[in-house]
Amino acid sequence: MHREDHLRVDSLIIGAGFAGMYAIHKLRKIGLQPLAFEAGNDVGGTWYWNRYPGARCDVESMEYSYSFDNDLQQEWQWSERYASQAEILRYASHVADRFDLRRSIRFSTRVVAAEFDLATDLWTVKTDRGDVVQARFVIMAGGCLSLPRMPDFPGRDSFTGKLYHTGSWPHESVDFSGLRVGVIGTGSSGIQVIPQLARDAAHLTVFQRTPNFSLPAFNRTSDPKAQAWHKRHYAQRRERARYSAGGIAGHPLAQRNALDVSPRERENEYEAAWHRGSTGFIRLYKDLLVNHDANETAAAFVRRKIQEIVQDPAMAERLTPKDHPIGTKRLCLDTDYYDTYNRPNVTLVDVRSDPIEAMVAEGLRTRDALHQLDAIVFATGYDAVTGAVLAINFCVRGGERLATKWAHGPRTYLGLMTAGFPNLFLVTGPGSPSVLTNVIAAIEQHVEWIADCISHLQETGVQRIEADPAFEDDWVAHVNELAASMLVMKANSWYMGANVPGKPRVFMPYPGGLGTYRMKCADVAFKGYEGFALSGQRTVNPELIVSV
Ligand code: N01
Repeated sequence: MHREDHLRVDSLIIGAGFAGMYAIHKLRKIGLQPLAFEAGNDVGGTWYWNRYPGARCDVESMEYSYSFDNDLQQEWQWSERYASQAEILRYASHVADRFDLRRSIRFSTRVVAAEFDLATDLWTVKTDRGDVVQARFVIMAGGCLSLPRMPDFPGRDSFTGKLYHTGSWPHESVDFSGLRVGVIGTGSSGIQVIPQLARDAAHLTVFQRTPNFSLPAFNRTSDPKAQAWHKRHYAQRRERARYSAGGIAGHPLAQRNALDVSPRERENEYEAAWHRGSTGFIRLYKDLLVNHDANETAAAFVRRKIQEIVQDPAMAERLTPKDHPIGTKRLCLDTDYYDTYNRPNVTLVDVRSDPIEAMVAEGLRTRDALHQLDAIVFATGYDAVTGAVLAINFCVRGGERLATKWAHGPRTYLGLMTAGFPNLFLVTGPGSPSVLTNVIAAIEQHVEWIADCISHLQETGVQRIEADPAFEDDWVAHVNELAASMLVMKANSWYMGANVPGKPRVFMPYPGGLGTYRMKCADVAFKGYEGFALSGQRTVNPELIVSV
């Protein structure tokens, strides 16, 4: 007998990170009794797994937090401008306690398959622990950056030292003192972990494929007066964030084009923005992400900064990004990143000119050298946005598999549903703003829309909802058109799936901004869920539900 054999629930949530946690709370509010499966043994999602030294958020704490409950946002005190992983995890745990979420979650349980039966309008969900659960609605809340990616270098198993991935870090602290450590990857995770490891290790070798643009975070302890001010103005700040492009009230509302101001004025603005320490840098001017010449003014400014900070000109040159416009890969925020390369115990290997050939017992062999290492840290990112969804075998009984449908790239309507897979909602799915925004703001918008939708179905006695393929086609075309009009297509980024060999090159998130997207979703709901087919009047109360 399986653990949960033949359990039937009204709603099943996959994942108990920030999306899954809020989904539990919100679905309870509309009278459902959701059950969530979570692979980790506690809540927190990305902040549960990413425990590497230096991990912290690049959205300010006052904004990277839930807005749905005023008491919660008033009572929680953030200790730093940019919260550390440990603090965000404490916050997640506090939220779980405060709203009694854990009683709805089965931890250490990974969903492996889900099959929809058109005859009963029920999903059957299976886990790696043998659970088989039927659910009317499935809410995929498994995160956009949750499936770590390890490049398959020849000889990986022959390395005799320790291997780590930033996205799946051990829970106990790791001591790198006295060790020769290698880090592969210079994305947001690499840029955060490298300065920390350089301080601890005897020697650090960084294996860089693509130099990235990074700005100093100027992180600091929270100013109590500023925090109190923020809390007094939370109502307005949150509302502004909700209708902003990036889900962040503190980002500038660009009024002018970079190319319409004088070089001197622009330089002064960039200098001031550099010292503010925020990814809002890329939103200073309206044309920065759409016009190559405008973008180049910002890129050139940051390149000059790199050359100023890094003392060795050859090293500075190798660290200077030239192959993509600034902001078309995720702009990084760091603490002492470029300065780290002034340390005598740090070596930078450019793996484009000197490629990694194999892992060997003693370390990593590149074409030109053997790098002897005691530990290797993979900061090599994720199979992003679609990875966690396709890791589950979603299918319709006797019909299509989602993996087949998405073989040439994900297709969704509004990033919320994918045609042919009824009653499956995606939180921050491909085709929604998700990773281009403050993701908690994006999560709240999605979860609230989904809860309102399910509430509507319950009230009207409808038991099946699915996206209309024609509306899905239009949405996919719209997202592609928007992306094509922007510079984002000019980078080999994970937004495009470019970091995973063989993954279709499709710009996955919706780049039109959270505010615009929110209004579109609201309009669709207002028009009676335009573009969705609602069918299957309920004859029996579906809630033959056991309490969970
Ligand atoms: O992953 P990445 P990440 N050989 O994919 C390199 C969020 N995040 O974990 O650029 C050699 O960005 C790869 O090189 P290239 C944030 O949204 C947020 O750093 O593909 N190198 C790249 O340098 C972020 O964007 C925060 O040429 C290889 C690196 O590995 C997202 O998560 C903190 C390689 C991977 O960079 C992902 O960030 C951390 C190979 N075979 C993460 N394969 C904050 O909030 C890959 N690379 C601050």
